[in-house]
Amino acid sequence: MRERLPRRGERTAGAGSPSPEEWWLGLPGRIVGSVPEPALDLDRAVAATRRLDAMSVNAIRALVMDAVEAAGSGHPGAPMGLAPAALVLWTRHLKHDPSSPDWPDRDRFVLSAGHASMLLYALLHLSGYDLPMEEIRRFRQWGSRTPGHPERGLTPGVETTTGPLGQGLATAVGMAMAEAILAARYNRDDLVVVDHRTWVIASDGDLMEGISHEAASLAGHLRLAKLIVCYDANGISIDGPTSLAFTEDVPARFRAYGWRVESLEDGEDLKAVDAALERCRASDRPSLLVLRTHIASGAPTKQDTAAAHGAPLGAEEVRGAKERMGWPLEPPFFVPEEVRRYLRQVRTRGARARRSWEARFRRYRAAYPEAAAELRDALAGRLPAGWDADLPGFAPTTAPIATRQASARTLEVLARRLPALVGGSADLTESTGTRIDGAPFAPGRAGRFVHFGVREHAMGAALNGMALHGGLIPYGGTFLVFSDYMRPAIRLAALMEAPTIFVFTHDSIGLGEDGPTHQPVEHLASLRAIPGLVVLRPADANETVGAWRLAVGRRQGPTALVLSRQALPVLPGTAGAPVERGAYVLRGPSTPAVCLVATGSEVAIALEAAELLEAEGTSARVVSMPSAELFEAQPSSYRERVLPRTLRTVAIEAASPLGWERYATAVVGLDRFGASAPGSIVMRELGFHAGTVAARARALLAPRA
Ligand SMILES: Cc1ncc(C[n+]2csc(CCOP(=O)(O)OP(=O)(O)O)c2C)c(N)n1
Ligand SMILES: [Mg+2]
Repeated sequence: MRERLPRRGERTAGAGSPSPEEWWLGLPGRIVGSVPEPALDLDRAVAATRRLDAMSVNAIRALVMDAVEAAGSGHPGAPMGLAPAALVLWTRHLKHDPSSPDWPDRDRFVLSAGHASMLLYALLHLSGYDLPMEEIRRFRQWGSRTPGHPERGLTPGVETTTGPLGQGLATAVGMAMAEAILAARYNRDDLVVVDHRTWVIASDGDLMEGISHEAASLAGHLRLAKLIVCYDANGISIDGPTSLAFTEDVPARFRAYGWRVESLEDGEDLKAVDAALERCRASDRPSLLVLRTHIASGAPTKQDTAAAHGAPLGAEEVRGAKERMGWPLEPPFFVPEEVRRYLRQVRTRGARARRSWEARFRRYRAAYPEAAAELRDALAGRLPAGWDADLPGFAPTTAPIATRQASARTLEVLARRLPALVGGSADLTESTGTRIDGAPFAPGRAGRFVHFGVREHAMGAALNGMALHGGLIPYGGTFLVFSDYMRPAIRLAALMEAPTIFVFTHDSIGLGEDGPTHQPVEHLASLRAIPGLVVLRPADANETVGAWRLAVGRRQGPTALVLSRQALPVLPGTAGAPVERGAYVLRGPSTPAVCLVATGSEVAIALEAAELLEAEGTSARVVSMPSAELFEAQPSSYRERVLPRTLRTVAIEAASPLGWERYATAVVGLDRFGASAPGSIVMRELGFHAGTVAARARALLAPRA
């Protein structure tokens, strides 16, 4: 079985096309015309399977063409070239149970080339996931579960949102890391309960993107043997042939990363793909399987052309392709009952695999009750009782401490109670305070600290992959200014509501001597603009503890912790402060003349300014606002109590003033880059001191001329 399907120019179909009723009789002669009627039962069974595989490939191709035609937009090319390999993967190799898409020990499948979404939807539909034909018919329409690019949380069986090229591959690296970490921690010699693979389909574009270079390098270094990437080397991207811009030796590149690489001259040969995937599964390193395929395989004039990448093929072309396949032209969205029955076996086999894992897990629970309970809770995202019991508190008499240091102390305490907490940094471990004690994660070793290397983008996506995989609470650190290097991953975390914790230190011009290249200015505003991301910029050590408590306790959606390099005083009134409300009154009478609202290191400046004003007889309120997003989520009565609309308000933040117009009539902010000098000097020179703030308040209160 699993023979190569007819290629362009090999006319297997006769003139015209069979009706749905006569179709199954007509097909065998068309697809396997040269195969003589088998004499033995076994041969007959093999021939039948071969025919069913061919029919299934055609069914996928036809569904893809019809859905894109009906939507009037979409990407038919890649799914058509990939249909044979994807079919083999989904029916013979991927361990999955369509009736239980969240079963923890399932293999993860990532379509990194998210534009090929119809391939995934066709596979999900045909193998029995809860994605009815109605949804395929509504491809790319309002309210459907078949959006233009796959979205996690919307469609059962979609493991991660893809579309921004390269992200899927790097997210998959994180999934494979999560598997390896959990396997090393929980498997026992006699009972293996974490044992699954991560499969990726990546395109030319995926491998051109910088993030794939970072991620593949990291995966090779970590020897993630259960990561298998099928590369759709169709040689075409949007502008034309990839030779226009992409001529490196991809196999050599991956070999240099330490991957096992294999290339198939005919990536649409089902039998060859099957055998190659088998070899990938046996590899002790990550695998790249290069599949030479044809974009829009089988389309009479558009095969192997960029025209087939991202637009409907058109009625004529679809007709021609279906005729070649020996497929009925009408009705569209036709799936033969035989194909349905054949692919339903995926469910049967998947359910068997799941049940056998469940039985194994029951034995594990009997033999290792504590480990089993820990793993089960971690996979369910449940936090152990008392996880935040020993969090530190800081008295105002404590010596000033940088919030990055308070964060490191908090992390250390949390790590003791939370085995699921796993993370690292992009080569800034000490500066960002992101170390967890113990040996770092390495091949075959159950470490919980990861050296991501100088690879912020891959780190961001890999953290997302760990969060999506389940069983871990991932965090990763770098400087706030380099959040730009991982912004696409942060955005996707927010879009997917993945509970990733991003630790960003060196949060303002206050970092000093490293200068404007390292001093973030626009980053807070730009992170706050990402819907669903909670940005927390604590004012001192106590708020930092509260910020961590929130980040860990929040099991849906990402959090960015924004922390200072420089030491900050522990402020009176922050112990047990309601960080979860986003903003609160730190000091001042109930009916003040003026309000000063600030975040992070500028809260201390606001307090000093309030004292200056009070000495002059002007009563001032100080509001600390560690998180605008959390504040916005409060009832309006609370918001009005903290920041009454009628109260003249000055905002102070050593960053772009963008956004503060919501809360303040005047802003002490930054609309320029910083400078290289000691941090306290830069702060003062650029206006971040009590004197400027008090002056702005006075100006607000002065009667208008
Ligand atoms: C980061 C990013 N940049 C650009 C795009 C737009 N885009 C979608 S597919 C594609 C490239 C298409 O080439 P390939 O990946 O080989 O896919 P194929 O044409 O073979 O389907 C581009 C540039 C994108 N989705 N993500
Ligand atoms: Mg391509």
